[in-house]
Amino acid sequence: MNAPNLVHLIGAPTDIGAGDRGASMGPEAMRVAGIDRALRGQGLTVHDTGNLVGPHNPWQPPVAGYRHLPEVIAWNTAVHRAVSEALRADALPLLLGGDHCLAIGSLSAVAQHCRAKSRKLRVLWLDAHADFNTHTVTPTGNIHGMPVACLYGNGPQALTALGGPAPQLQADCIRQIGIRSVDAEEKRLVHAAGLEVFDMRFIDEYGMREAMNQALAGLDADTHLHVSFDVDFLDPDIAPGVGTTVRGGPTYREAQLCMEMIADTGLLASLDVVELNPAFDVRNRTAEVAVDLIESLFGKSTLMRR
Ligand SMILES: [Mn+2]
Repeated sequence: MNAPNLVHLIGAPTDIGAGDRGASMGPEAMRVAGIDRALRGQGLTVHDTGNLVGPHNPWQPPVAGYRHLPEVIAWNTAVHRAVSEALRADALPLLLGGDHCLAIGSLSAVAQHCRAKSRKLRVLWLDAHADFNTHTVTPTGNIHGMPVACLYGNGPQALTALGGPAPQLQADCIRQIGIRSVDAEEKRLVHAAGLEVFDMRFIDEYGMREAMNQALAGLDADTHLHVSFDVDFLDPDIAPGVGTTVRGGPTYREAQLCMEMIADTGLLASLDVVELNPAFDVRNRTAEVAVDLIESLFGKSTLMRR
């Protein structure tokens, strides 16, 4: 069965898990940069479901290693519900964050969907950071540094069990690309979990093409491909509008190649775009680059091909 070429835009205007305020303005910046028009230009039908509603950011210090845990749970519960609804409607959920803690809600919904449909799941985590901190090793308590750990079952139960008993993700389903800033203790956890990481050193030595060839190896028509795109993946030269810039990320061309190679698989079935922070941006330039790259990610008529 061919799925309809339908995309649900889901805005999640919050910076509840971040270390800086401003990612809450991300969804609107993406709309202003023309995300809707760009997707329609690729022949897709776009349904903007509007913005989710959740608690505002109380800007408190961490409690037992977590900042804003009750609020993070509320936002992720809302994201989980909206992403599940989109998948049930045979649409491709495109989460407009918001900070990266929201990937707990979106990916737990995607994983649950894949279990129900007996589909394989491959997750591409495009990011400068591994996002594998836990409450015991986190230097800040910011939960946007913890989503991968939570999805692997290492975190508070209200987050790890969204979508069913933890863990939501199996160890071999994720590929991290663009990583260049990992805390010391976090590095130990990433190794222990056995994550496959294509860091910037790998991309320097072998190129984006080889990284993507390996990251996309083993997919078949029955694979659900999820991309979690943290905008800080990109080099700050082209994407200054994020809270946590790290020098030495993929260039515009490398990022384009990454997106095009994903599009070529024809398997993209869900997407997060997170950590865009208009408070740090220059005339919405980063949102425009993100829209440009997403256009490539949805290369013509490849949507959810099975
Ligand atoms: Mn991230």
